[in-house]
Amino acid sequence: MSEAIEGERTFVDKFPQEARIVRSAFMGSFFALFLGAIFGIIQTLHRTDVARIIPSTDYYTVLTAHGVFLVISFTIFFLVGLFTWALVRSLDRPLLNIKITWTWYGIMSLGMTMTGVSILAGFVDSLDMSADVLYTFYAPLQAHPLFYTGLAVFIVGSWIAGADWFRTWIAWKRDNPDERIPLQTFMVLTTMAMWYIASSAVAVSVLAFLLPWSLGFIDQVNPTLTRTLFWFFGHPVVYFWLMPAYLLWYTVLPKIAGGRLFSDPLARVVFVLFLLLSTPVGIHHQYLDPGIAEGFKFISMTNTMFLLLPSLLTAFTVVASVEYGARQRGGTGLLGWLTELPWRKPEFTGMMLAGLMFAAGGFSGMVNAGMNINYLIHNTIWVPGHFHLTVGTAVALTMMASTYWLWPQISNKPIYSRSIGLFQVVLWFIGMALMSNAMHAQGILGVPRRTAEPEYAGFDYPAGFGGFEELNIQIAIGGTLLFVSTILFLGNLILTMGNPKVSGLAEELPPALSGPDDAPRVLDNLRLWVGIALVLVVLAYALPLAAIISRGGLLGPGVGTYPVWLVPAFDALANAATTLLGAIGDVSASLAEVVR
Ligand code: HAS
Ligand code: CU1
Repeated sequence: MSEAIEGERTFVDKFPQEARIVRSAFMGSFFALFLGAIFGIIQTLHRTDVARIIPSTDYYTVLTAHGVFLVISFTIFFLVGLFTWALVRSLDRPLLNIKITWTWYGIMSLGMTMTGVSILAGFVDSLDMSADVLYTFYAPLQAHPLFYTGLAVFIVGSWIAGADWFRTWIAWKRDNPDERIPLQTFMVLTTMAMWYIASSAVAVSVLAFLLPWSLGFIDQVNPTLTRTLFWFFGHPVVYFWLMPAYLLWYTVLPKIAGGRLFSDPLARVVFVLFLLLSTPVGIHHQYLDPGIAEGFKFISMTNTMFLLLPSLLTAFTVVASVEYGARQRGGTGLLGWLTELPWRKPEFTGMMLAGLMFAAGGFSGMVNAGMNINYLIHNTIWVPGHFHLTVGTAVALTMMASTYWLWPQISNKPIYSRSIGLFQVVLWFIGMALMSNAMHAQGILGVPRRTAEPEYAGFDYPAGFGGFEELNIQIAIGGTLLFVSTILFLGNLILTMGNPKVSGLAEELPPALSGPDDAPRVLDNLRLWVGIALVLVVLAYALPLAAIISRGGLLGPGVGTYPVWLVPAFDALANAATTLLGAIGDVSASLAEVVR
């Protein structure tokens, strides 16, 4: 079985061309991490009033750069590298045409460079270009057209990457018609299917509204519509960041712990659930938006609560797999097995601490998701506290920690210093524990997010221990530790690149305890799951979108419906949409048949 065979050869020995792509993707990712970290430390010290090296008028340029470089470039470039590794490794065959692979890598890099330049230009007053729109870039904030064009190019690149992986899998399937999809490939394909569905909405928002608006072709947009299209994409994108971490927790972490994945079928169920449920929940970011009926918000909340299930299943499966490893190593007792784990390995400790923090981040997510308690924390710094535990730790720390394991596999170079690596991941954990806990606490005090000046005239936050000032100190210390940790990570990696190549680094990934043959075959029916996912999206979004457009117009109130020259285009679109909806209806009917 291809999953088990890795032999004595590392990934780079077997697939040197693909390994180059993976290394390039990781380098792009880590360059973005470096930039993001610099803007991170500037803004933490500014906001907490510890050190102000920029004028407050530049705060939003810094905040946009921090957000975009970290949650778009760092995470997604890591993802494309990791997915290339995982797919090629688990199918045990090279990509079909490496030129196509370099093409999408080039397109993604070009797109991100355009977007990055448009943001950084905001620092240069003499340039008539800026994009201080934050990473959520919704109207009425407006960016230079280069920002939106870059994003569109980047997303198209990611679509081609997905097509590259799907093609390779289809070729494999032709040669292995009776085999189950290898688990890592299954994870890559389901995640990409989710990405195609989710990113379609942001593509419409950018290409049909925001870009024409920034180019001056249309005078205004309907802000509720573009916000809703953004969050249609904006919730599932968080699982696009998370799935690489889950892939590593499921398939690599158990091995490092000395064990095996507990259940392959359960892992497949989890990824299918993410494909189905990630998208029809985005309105949980809009509980406080006017113009969306409470009933639609309630449906979104209910869907979100269902979406907790795959993560709770993950908590169980991953911990069970690690425990199995510890018991194999002689661990006993209710909790005594924990002492038998390889805590000295940075890749292990980093991923475990990331998981531990995700448990906390998951709980703050449950608070966010409740319509009534969301009113308490929405737009406060509680929300950045939440996402620094999820994307900022569960994802970012897993990506860094796993690099200590992956990099030797893709380069044949041993890590320069594993002890610095261990120190680095623990430092991240401590820094984040301070920073995110204090952010949550400040949020409950009502401290707003996204502002350089969080204090109001004539209003005093509570003083003393647990008060505004003291929590600010915790945030500043935590943020500084995170910055130091990032620099240690990057420095260690750069020194690793200078190491000579050696042999004998190959690691194999053992098969799961309960393997794919225990999973019902229907789990591998990607068409079925994509079909159901689309139906759920239509159910969740058709009515809210129709209501938003009929109330506010496609381009906002008071503009007629749209400029005259666009009428034929929209008519054609409306016809196409009617045909599409008809087709979806037919598909759902046949799906209902299949399921029955
Ligand atoms: Fe979230 C806002 C709800 C997960 C990211 N979220 C955000 C924003 C970001 C973000 C970036 O409902 C801000 C957007 C903005 O700028 O406005 N979120 C949730 C819910 C979940 C959730 C219900 N979020 C994530 C993940 C993210 C992420 C994952 C990034 C990767 N979030 C919300 C809501 C808002 C929101 C509202 C809007 C707030 C507002 O008002 O603006 C769930 O998916 C969470 C489920 C997770 C769990 C935890 C399971 C535990 C596990 C740990 C296993 C342990 C291990 C190790 C492996 C139930 C899997 C054990 C170790 C040992 C030592 C034993
Ligand atoms: Cu969300």
